[in-house]
Amino acid sequence: MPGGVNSPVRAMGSIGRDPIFVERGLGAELTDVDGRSYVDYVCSWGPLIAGHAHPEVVAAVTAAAARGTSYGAPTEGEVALAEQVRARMPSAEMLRMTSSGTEAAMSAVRLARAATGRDAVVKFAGAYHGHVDGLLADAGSGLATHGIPASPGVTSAQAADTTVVAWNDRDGVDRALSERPPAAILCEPYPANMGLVPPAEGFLAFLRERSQASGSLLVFDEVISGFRVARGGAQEREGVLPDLTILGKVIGGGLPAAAYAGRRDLMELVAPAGQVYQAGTLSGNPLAVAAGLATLALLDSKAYERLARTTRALAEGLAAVAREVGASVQVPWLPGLLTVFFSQGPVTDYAAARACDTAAYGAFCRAMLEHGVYPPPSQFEAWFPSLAHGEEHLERTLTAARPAFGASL
Ligand code: HOZ
Repeated sequence: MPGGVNSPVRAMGSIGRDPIFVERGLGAELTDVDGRSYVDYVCSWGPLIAGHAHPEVVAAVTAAAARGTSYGAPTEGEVALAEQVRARMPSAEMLRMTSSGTEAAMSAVRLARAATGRDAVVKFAGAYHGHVDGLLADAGSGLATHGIPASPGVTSAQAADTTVVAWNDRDGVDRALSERPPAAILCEPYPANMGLVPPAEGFLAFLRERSQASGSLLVFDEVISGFRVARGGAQEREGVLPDLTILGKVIGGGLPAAAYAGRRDLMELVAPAGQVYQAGTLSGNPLAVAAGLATLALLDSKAYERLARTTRALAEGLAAVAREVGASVQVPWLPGLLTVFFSQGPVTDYAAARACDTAAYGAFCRAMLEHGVYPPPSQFEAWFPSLAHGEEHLERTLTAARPAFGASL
């Protein structure tokens, strides 16, 4: 396996060590093949909002598997999941399932191009929308972690159709829109692949207004924020409705499921209702649908309140320990996700995220792992506390954070 892993963010070269090979996970904890256990804040990079092996998710998947693992034909479960999404996300009038967020992002862009008759797409520096050819320029996640500015293998035509703008840069957006009106403005409403960099006040509403004025679609990539930061994702929390939404992670409850959703008139362009082609043998897979439904069923308002409380206590606790130890960090957080940036000042865009002391993060992260806590092994990824993280896990985390911040100095 290239780099020893099946996805680059799992390698730990950027923090100066080998990856951890996992034996099993339960609740908020992981156990590695050497029998060491960790409080896990990666949680499969976001899907496991209920923690590892939640009994109701396991029961749903087990029951589904006993009825057959895949049919290549529609099921009632897919309808139930689509209805759940529609009930939670007001902008999602119709939806099409895929197996990964990458597929969903690729398909949403194709749909936006078909609907507008335009080729260009505006994306933001440090955002990550899966490994779609045209969206790899200046991308976050593993590309940021491994210092890859744009992947070889992307054609110049694909690269030329992408305009990259700095996050929170209103003038940059206006310039990009007037130079070449795009099919879509594509953003993570809560960017979490350069670390968590929330939008400046009013920025999402500005994007909504400008996309409408320029005849382009507003596409929210809510793969990370969807069903995590609130019942209806970032769009509900911010009161800004996109034309299309890309979903992944929580919607599959830890199994491979993703989707794109949005306005009925747009979604009806997708084949076989329309002619925009997109397909998948395992799309809407019954095991993934069962896991997604079981996970969403756990997410009532109490669950979101609890997740927000846990995240806040973790973020404020980490910031307080860092202060006591003398480490300069910023810990932005939203319900269910946070980042520890080694920076003197707030981080508002990718340039600021890249200017942080990533060597200090590496030392901190290595020490956390030695003390039994598993943060994302890259500053350019978010931490994902779950509903399974309780006070005892927080205590263990903050106890480990003291020597770990010390190691970063
Ligand atoms: N999209 C995930 C975090 N940014 C990572 C999934 C992966 O690359 O393995």
